[in-house]
Amino acid sequence: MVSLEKEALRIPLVSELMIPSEKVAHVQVGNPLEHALLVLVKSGYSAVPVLDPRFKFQGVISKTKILEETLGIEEFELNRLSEITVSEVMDNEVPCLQLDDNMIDAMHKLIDYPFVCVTNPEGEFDGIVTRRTILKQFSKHYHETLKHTMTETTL
Ligand code: 4BW
Repeated sequence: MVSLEKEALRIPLVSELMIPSEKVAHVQVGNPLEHALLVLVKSGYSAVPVLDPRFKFQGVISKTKILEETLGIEEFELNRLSEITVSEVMDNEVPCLQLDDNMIDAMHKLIDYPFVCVTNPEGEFDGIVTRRTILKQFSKHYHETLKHTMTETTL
């Protein structure tokens, strides 16, 4: 019982919570916006990480940013999608996490972002932690604590 309680109190590490890089849709800095839009539409995500050719994390590109960039004075100028690269439009002022950060570090950053990228000390991309994962962890922890408290009060 004691070890069960200890396990329930242990704060998981980012390395245990992240979606690994091979399962994350991403684009390259040099890609034209039309390719990024294709990846976003086909994957169904509203934003994805941007990497350089050496797999280093560079920023995040979103459908909203692409649409803002192509909106002219009166209409969408879709021809611009092939003229502009991802690096010109992406958001590069985004927080990151390290593999040995814990769930609380992740939660603080996920207040303002739907996902946060995980990088190694060399800046290489390891994966992402999403709001969904953190909410699932909290839900699990809350139910386990509640169940334990109720068992104790009925004893
Ligand atoms: O394709 C999808 N599959 C599943 N299972 N859920 C999806 C999918 N697309 C959207 N969702 C759900 C998730 O709950 O809608 C939420 C908002 O999606 P978003 O932001 O606006 O595209 C999803 O919430 P989440 O899992 O907490 O993910 C938060 C954000 O993280 C997503 C997206 O920008 C990014 N993301 C998540 N998984 C990704 C990814 N980006 C690239 N590759 C992945 N595998």
